[in-house]
Amino acid sequence: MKVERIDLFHISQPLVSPFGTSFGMQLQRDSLILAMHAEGLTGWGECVATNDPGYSYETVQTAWHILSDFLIPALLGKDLQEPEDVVGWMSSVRGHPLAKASIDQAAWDITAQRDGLSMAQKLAAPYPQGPRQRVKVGVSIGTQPSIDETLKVINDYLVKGYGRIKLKIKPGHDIALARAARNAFPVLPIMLDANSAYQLKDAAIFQAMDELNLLMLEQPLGYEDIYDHSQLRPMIKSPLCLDESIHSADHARFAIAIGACDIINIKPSRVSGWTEARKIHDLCQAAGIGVWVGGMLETGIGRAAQLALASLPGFTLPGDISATERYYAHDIATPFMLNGEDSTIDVPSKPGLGVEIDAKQLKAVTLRQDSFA
Ligand code: OSB
Ligand code: MG
Repeated sequence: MKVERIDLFHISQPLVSPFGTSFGMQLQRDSLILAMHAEGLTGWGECVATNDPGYSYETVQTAWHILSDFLIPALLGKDLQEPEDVVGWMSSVRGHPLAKASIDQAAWDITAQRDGLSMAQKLAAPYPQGPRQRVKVGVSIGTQPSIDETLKVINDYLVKGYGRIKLKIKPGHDIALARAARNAFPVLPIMLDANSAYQLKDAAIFQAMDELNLLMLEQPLGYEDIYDHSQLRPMIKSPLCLDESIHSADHARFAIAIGACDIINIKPSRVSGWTEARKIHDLCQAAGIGVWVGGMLETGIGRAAQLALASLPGFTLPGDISATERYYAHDIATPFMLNGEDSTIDVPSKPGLGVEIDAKQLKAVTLRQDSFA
């Protein structure tokens, strides 16, 4: 299919509740939406870069630049056969995985539509068992003003039916918070995410958590580190999960080789897209490393593609893929609901992403728009 035109939208949506992490507080979610047009079909992608280079060095501005000046020109007019094709076309650009992932996602969507397959079916083609129809999910809770408020927020999500809770920690807001959560909810799967806020010399803090039976500890150390994580791992009982440090299947291979983690949070956007994400899934499955699908407060466009990835056989741990209402009051695509009885979300089964784009709402939240042909 000849790639005829690509539209780019810079959108800004208010979050239902502020999202605090060790790197900052977010109230408004800016991101980029990409529409790829070919042979009467439209494939959608989401670039999850934010206004600040907090989680990643990429921002909505750098992603707009890299997409409009380099990645989109490398794509226009090309004959897209399979989504894997775009990986090669984008290879002259180093880094910028979040920008690349938006194109990669749109390529999976549009080729799945052409094939009459859901994105989950297309991604799951290599596996005899096919995609799962519903996937286990949890909820990631940002930092709250106090421990009591955190406990209340946890309880509110449990009432809605979430079966796994992730708490954000940072120095000074860690062990007491984790202990209070464990005391209040003795059997709940609880995990902690530090977003790189600690150093190896803080190991005693994590050793003090050994008795809390945590599901895992996510990215405690440096955002580019794997070595110190490999040192920390044998010092603690909690399974160690990497997020920020893993940008490719090669990074995953290096981390596994030196014993840096038990689990990898696979965010398709952080690893340049779904083709690379599936490679990491395969690598981890072969090595006995647990995987789950991470999130970046996506709109329904990105969420649909996260669910498709999470439907692959190796994703046995619950993902950070929550219901739309947890993020946005009025999203730009079909909202996703939680199945409260088993903490799952249904994987879309219609062709491609399988969501409807609300064109009026997309227009209402768009700050800047351009078309490339
Ligand atoms: O570290 O997993 C993270 C959100 C933004 C940036 C980084 C992270 C997160 C989350 C939220 O934890 C996951 C979600 O619900 O989308
Ligand atoms: Mg994380």
